[in-house]
Amino acid sequence: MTIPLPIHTLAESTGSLWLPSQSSTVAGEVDGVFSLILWISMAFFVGIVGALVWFVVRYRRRDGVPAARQVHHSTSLEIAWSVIPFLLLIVIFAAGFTTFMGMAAEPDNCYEIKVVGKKWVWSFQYPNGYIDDALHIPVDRPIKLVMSSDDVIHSVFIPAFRVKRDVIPGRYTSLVFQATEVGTFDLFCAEYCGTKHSDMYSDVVVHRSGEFAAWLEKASNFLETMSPADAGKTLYKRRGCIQCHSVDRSQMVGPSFYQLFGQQAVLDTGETIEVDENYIRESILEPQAKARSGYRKVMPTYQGQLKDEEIAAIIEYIKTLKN
Ligand code: HEC
Ligand SMILES: [Cu+2]
Repeated sequence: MTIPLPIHTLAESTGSLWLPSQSSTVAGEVDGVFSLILWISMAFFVGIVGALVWFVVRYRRRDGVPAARQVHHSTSLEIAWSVIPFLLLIVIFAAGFTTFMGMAAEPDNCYEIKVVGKKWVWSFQYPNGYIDDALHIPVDRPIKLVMSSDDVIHSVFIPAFRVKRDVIPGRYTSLVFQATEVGTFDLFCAEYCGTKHSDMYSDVVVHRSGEFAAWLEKASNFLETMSPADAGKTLYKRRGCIQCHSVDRSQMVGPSFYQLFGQQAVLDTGETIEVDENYIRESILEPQAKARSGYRKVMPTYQGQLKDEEIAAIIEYIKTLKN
């Protein structure tokens, strides 16, 4: 992947070494529950280990002092160590449950974005049909992600927003949140999903209110605003060709695009064909019509998913990889 490592967020965010910035409406409350549980656990840790050490010293074996007598039953002690933890558990449950219910609530005016996870890229589809490899959202507006997976279980995790939810094949899951801070934040896959799981990250770009629509408009018109070769490179990444086709010599599931254009390709019928515009176009729309020998026939068709201009842009990009 060519996405730069998400180091920039370290400098930008107001987070500490302890926790990332609190950049969504629920972040403070989630951290509150976390701190509550942490401090209760700390109090018990100190109390239990302190008592342990004190008993070890106080009741150590000494010459001339008889061993302690076996003690049975102390009603008041037993009631205390049952009732106090019970009450604490109720407090933890109440705090966790109310926070969880708050996060699950779905306001009416959510901006909906479709998310697809596949080994090992994220794609985000906006209401106008535009697909990007980063999640762009407006600040201070509830966002709903409707998510599914093309292969195995993935999980969307945005640490600065304190939200995480599994992305599952054959079923939709959703995640609702509202960003409170403009900036760029990390989005990770939090479910071990194969060899390149650790490459499966992206950015969340939170736009100033009023600027999101302009961004979407401009990004959706990338075919007009970029050179065809650059637009092709963008599509190569965003539309998942990158999963199976390398642009250097390295071997992946499909043939490398490096020096592909103009090459003599051997088909599984034994025929040889020159890789030109028509062959590439056909390979994208009907991948199995002329299949390369030595590869598994796993390329999905992009019929109805890529417009003619987009296919032309991809061809221009492949041409630039000739040398
Ligand atoms: C799931 C893996 C996969 C994805 C995703 C994929 N391809 Fe392929 N592609 C293959 C395989 C495997 C072949 C070789 C077998 C065949 O021709 O069907 C191939 C063949 C091709 C060929 C013919 C190359 C040759 O040397 O004969 C082109 C061109 C191509 N793909 C373009 C694309 C483009 C453009 C995209 C993205 C829009 C894409 N592929 C997405 C797996 C994939
Ligand atoms: Cu994953």
